[in-house]
Amino acid sequence: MAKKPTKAQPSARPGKSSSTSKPSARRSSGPDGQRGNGDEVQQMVEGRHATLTTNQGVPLSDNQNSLKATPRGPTLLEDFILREKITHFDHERIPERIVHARGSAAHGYFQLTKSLKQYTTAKVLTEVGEKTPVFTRFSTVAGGAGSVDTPRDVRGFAVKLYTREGNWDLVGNNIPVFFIQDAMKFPDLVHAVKMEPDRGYPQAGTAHDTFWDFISLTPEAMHMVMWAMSDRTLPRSLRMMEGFGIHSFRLINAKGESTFVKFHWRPKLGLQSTVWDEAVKLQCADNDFHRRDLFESIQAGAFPEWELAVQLFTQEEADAFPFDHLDATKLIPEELVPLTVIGTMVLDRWPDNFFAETEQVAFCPSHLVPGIDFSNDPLLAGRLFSYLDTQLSRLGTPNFHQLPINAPKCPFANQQRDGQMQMQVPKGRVNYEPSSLDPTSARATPAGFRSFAERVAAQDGDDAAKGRIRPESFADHYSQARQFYRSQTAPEQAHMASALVFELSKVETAHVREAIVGHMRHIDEDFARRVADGLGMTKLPPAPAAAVPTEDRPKSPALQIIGKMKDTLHGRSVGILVHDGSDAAAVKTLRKAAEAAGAMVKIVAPKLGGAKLDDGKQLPADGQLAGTPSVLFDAVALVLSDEAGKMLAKEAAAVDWVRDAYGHLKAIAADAGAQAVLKAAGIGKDAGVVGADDSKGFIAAAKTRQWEREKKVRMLA
Ligand code: HDE
Repeated sequence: MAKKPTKAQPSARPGKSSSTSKPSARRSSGPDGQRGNGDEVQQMVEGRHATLTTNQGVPLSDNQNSLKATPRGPTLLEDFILREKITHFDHERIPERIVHARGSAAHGYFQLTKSLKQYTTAKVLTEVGEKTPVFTRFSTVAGGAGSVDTPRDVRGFAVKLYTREGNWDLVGNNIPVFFIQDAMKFPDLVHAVKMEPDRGYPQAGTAHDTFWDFISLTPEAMHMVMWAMSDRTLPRSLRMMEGFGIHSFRLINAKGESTFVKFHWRPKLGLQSTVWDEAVKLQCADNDFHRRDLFESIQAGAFPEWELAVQLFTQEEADAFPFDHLDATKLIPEELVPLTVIGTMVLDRWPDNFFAETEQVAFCPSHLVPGIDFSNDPLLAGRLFSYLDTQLSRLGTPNFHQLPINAPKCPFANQQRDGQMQMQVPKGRVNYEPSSLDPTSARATPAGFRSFAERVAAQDGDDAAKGRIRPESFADHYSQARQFYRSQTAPEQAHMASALVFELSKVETAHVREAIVGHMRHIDEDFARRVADGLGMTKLPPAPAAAVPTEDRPKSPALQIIGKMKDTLHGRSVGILVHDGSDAAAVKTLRKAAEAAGAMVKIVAPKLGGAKLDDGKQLPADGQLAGTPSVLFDAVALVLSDEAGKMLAKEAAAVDWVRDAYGHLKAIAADAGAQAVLKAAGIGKDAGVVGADDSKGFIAAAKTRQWEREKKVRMLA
């Protein structure tokens, strides 16, 4: 069918047609600034320049239509504007991180409150009061960049500190130990945990055969497995997680003396996790639950905060530990070496651009500053190689340090030159060192980085031989796993058993399931029995041979989550369900009490427009009932007229709202009208279910979870 040629539609901003704009008059220049000033260039980068141009600065007259020979004829190869735009688009993605691909990050600062001058020359740890800018990225490990925020997984906790003496990257996790002792095993661990290569699933989870097969053959992983099966892998918020540098590092003082150090980040809001059923439902309710929570809290000015604490110990003290501190599957209990708080990290600014900052940030444990050094942890040694190497593949050039998010905020200069995407334009003849031609060129300084002059003595005298060796001091794989399990509260132990039952129930291979339960027998016979029962095993499988017997170590309450939950509603949220005719005074009182305790309050109603309360006023809703399930809140209240209560008792979204809150052990406040919904959900009274007029009781109950209730709602292993 022949069509009448139509005139191509040029791109036009409201009130401005491209034919009337005068592009050349407003044209900006490149960063070197021969034309245009810095502001104009920045505006152009931000897309705020008045005129659309190509990447070469050529003004566009039409950004909607490609160039065609005739209106319905062939599109022309000549169209350099189309080709540039599509080519750039085709190359927008870079390889995602092989692990920790899904992450969220924020800017902030670290401020030192206690000097470690006696131990280190690192200014970031000696200058009390100084604020060091930071960029902190939290991540899951197994899932891809587009996966969800709430699978059962370890979380990355990586902090880039832009110190005056260079960048220091403290690249840690939210668990203080790791699965393996030697970097040689890392690619296998990651292959085993990621989606299975033939079927391409599961995404972002450990509940599958290859992971547990590998683990069953890796006894050193048992301590970390206990942590991974605990609720540490189900954080309520990134703001409520601890962070750990894991490895021992060294601090070096002005005399060249070394002290070992472990780094801990402790959240100001305390620790809190979700329960498993809640985490599962959160994956449907909000894929970005943690990212959104971090974004919203920063936007609201409720800046997340952590204390930095250190454990300091000498070589002699380390020699007396009943474990080897160089083994990354071991932690140093706080009861053995106490934590000293030395500063605070505050995250107060969301990145301007996700790709440029959160995606392109390149963390490397090898980024250290003078006064800090590595230990001989063999896992750390592998990491020192791996991260730099992976950035070359991910960011494509050794010049990745020039990207704004990676560049030090102190001067940096050397004779490393050229390479892909070189952004700097070095001047002069001298690109080598030493040189005499340019006396102003950069030189080394005595204050520069020095490695600790460790005396490396052959442990077995002259007979020590090079080899692929695992030290005997790394042989105890079960004692700290037992210590961890036995240090937990009863609900936490039950969650661990249930988690393992869930994970192993997804494992198809019987001998793998049996091997894992066998390992558990070395940790705690009762725990192994609970898991075996949960899996329907008729008898306990044999325990594998252990290199050394498991020892009983003193309980360490610091390893709990429940014990570290803070008695506050700061950082938590409360949802209030209303409908037409709700008691306005009751809503107001509950809201006031929750906000006074620090909570963020959201109104939920069957319609987003809100509800007309009994005072005749319309209260707008923050969320529509069906799209705002109670998993998004830490505590809920229902204020409903009799009529609305009866109506909502027949609405699945309302019944699920309260049933889930009950099942997830949350506080519930409900007035007389709401009782019909509670009844439909089969909810009876308990310490956490209070009247809507008891705002004091509600707030007290909302600050914790109703652990006692759990026995009534779920059969835990
Ligand atoms: Fe990583 N790890 N890792 N890891 N890791 C990466 O580096 C690696 C380990 C951790 O937000 C990769 O830039 C090896 C322990 C975090 O960008 C890669 C070994 C701990 C992040 C890599 C380990 C971590 C990574 C992938 C064993 C806790 C995310 C992308 C020898 C102390 C950082 C990247 C971010 C990322 C290698 C073990 C934490 C491939 C070889 C132990 C938080 O280089």
